[in-house]
Amino acid sequence: MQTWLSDPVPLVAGTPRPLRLHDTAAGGIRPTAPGPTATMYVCGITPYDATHLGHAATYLAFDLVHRIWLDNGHHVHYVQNVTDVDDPLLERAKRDQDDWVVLAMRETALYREDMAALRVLPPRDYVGAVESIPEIVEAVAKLLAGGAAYRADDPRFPDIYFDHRASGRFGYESNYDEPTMTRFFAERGGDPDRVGKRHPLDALMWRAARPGEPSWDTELGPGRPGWHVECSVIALNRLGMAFDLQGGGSDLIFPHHEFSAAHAEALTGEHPFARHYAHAGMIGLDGEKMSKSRGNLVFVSRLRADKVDPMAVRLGLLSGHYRTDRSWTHDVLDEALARVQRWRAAVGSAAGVDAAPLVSRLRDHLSDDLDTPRAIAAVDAWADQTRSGAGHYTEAPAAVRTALDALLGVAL
Ligand code: 5CA
Ligand code: ZN
Repeated sequence: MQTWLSDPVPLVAGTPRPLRLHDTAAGGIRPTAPGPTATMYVCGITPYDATHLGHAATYLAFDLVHRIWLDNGHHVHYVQNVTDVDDPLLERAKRDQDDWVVLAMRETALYREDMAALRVLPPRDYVGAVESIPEIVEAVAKLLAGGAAYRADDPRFPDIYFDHRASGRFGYESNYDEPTMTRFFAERGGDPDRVGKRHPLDALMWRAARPGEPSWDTELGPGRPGWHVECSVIALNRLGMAFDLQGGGSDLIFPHHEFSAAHAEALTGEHPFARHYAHAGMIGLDGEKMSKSRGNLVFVSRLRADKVDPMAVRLGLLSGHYRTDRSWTHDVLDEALARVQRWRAAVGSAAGVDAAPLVSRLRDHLSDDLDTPRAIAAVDAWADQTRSGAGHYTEAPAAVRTALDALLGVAL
């Protein structure tokens, strides 16, 4: 699929810091250790509605990972999917008497614009589920032949399921116990009560055609792909096993990332799928989780339409730590708008406080599990001192502007 455009990322003077990042599988902060090309897969949108601030916050967190790796001199091979055929998309299209293909195209186009406005660096490969069906079919057929996948005992709808024990390591990514897995499986798209499965936790890989649903004629029979196998195969076929980072929001820890890993590991006989599993916290609105069912969504596109400075949206979302569940409020936005003004004034000054110590602090904080609150506080201090006329370094404002652009993605 087509991605979006971005400004080139400028080089920053001084010494970069290697990134340390929380890893859900390890349960703690660990160094990332990419080779010359760092590899990252982040789960993309299901395009049945516009991008809200929760989605945006998650993509901003991984955009910082991208930027820190670039700062460290790595090339970054970033892959993201679009879940452009799945139940929620089909349900929304039906509800609105819309064509599901056109709905997905429209929302994906809006997402690209939103990401470009927020200055999120684009993935190298932006891949839809529909265009990946041949790859997915090949993988499912192989798992079926090898016994890791099986047909549901249902002659009318012979769906294909993954035996969750097939990789021998199920549970290592989330570290959840069985009751927690069972609860999240039911809440997040699983079908524990489906008759004909061997085990309630087994996940759908191929859904046999149902009347009125889109389906593809393949060697597996007419049908469409399940969700987890989509990300598993798209990542595996572009990044290989043991890629550097699998990312998404914390709602994807289980079952989605557990199964994506288990599928790929059963398929290849190798471990691990990803070397790091990183998850961003959930964004809410005024204290409640932002969700479609509650209807309390703030869309990036709505803010853009209201002429809210995208750099303030970016800074507002980054003002909290990426791993904490947090709320978007009027105060968060007002504070970010005021901050952008102060920073803009400071980098527009004729002279300022020395840039090198600030850039060093920025790198320290960002490389420490993306500690944006402390990074932002360091810039605040520099901006306040510079605006008070304390500094006499004539190159400092431009140097800080460059560092904020490259490392925080904030263009002033
Ligand atoms: N297409 C699948 C992933 S393969 C999906 O979860 N799509 S989504 O549109 O529902 O979410 C897109 C991304 O935003 C996912 O990484 C998800 O974890 C994240 N996300 C969803 N809601 C929130 C929220 N309230 N706060 C933070 N991140 C969120
Ligand atoms: Zn995914």
